[in-house]
Amino acid sequence: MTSNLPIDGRRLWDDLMHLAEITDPGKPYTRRSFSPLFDEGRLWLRQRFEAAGLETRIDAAGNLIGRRAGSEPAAGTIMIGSHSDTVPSGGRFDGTAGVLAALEIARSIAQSGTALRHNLEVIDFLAEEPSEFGLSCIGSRGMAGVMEERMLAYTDPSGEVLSHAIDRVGGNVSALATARRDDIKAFFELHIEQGLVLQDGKIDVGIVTAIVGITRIEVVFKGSADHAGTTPMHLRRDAFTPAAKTAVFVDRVARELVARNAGLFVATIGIASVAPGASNVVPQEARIIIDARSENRALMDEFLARLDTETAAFAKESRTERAVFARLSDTNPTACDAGLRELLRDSARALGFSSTDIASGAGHDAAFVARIAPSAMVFIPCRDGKSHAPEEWAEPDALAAGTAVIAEAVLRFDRLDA
Ligand code: HGY
Ligand code: MN
Ligand code: MN
Repeated sequence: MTSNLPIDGRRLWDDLMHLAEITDPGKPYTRRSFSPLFDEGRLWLRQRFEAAGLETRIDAAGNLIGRRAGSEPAAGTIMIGSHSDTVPSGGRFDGTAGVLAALEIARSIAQSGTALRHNLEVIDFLAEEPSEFGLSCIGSRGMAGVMEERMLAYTDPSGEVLSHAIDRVGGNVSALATARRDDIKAFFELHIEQGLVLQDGKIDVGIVTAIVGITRIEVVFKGSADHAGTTPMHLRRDAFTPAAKTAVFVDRVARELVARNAGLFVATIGIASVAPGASNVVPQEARIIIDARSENRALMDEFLARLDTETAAFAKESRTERAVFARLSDTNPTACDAGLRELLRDSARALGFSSTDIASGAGHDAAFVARIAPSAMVFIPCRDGKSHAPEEWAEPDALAAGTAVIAEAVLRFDRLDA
């Protein structure tokens, strides 16, 4: 473990491995937002925040916040954090590394005897991963004041309404406006890269330049359930056929847009369901959710317009109905703050770490916080770029290095920010 850093890497690593044990035992590592396991993980986090001397609360958007007032509270707040929820069968580092790194920074600064001028807050944002309600970044969206009424009415497969679920985990949707912040002077988020740039380049940390825009679209096709054996092909209204054609379209057009070299573009269909779901019944309904991402909004707008036209045509060709074509969420590409990025670069250099600028193809809470405060992210390498899978791994020294870089940047920002 790297020594003489302004943080305790061993303590941080032990926290991370402890939180990782709070998982669905049958599907490591799974701690889905709003689940009992998520609540258990949150309770443990809250206890760790309080053991570090932080004052804890859950804000109206359901975010867990640990706070230590500064010597000059009017100087504003430095916030550090990420998310503790996971994708199904996800990893031990995506999100959780950022929350626990933030806690370690708060502990280490306090133990060093440094009294920051700014208030310091450690945050675990609610539901960064796409939740069972079909929405991601729920807590940071709420803090940024961009949670739409229609989104609060989204339901999960059990029929629970999102606004109820937010209240259930300690939020207060009726006072959601109180979650919006105007006192945050700097937000820092540590995250695993979830890609190969740092590992391949043998670089210690990535300083994120921008976070892709993400658009998620739900499409539902409706046909008619018929006998798979006795119904002639020309009489069928097979709902899966237009869905399958859409999948081929999404892959083909994404590759076409990439070939333009006009900026990052990716798209996939990670959710697909068919009803009634029997091998000998012509599908009556097919539902897909498309996840499309770009750092160039013009590419995204072209993709969405063509997707709308083509899915309507696919429905017509198969004598089915395109019953739903809805944007579940739609965010623009977000630039990270240039001043904070320079602070992070200088901090990495001062600690003897190499760094590089890097764009993020993954979405992050920082993209929403950036709407209300200067925000920046530090990436650390993860083994073979693997993420959203149990094989996800980052080295203790890499985690300690990224955490130390943010700790140093916090100390510098506190002195520099008038
Ligand atoms: O999907 C993402 O980009 C992030 O991991 N939630
Ligand atoms: Mn993720
Ligand atoms: Mn994440």
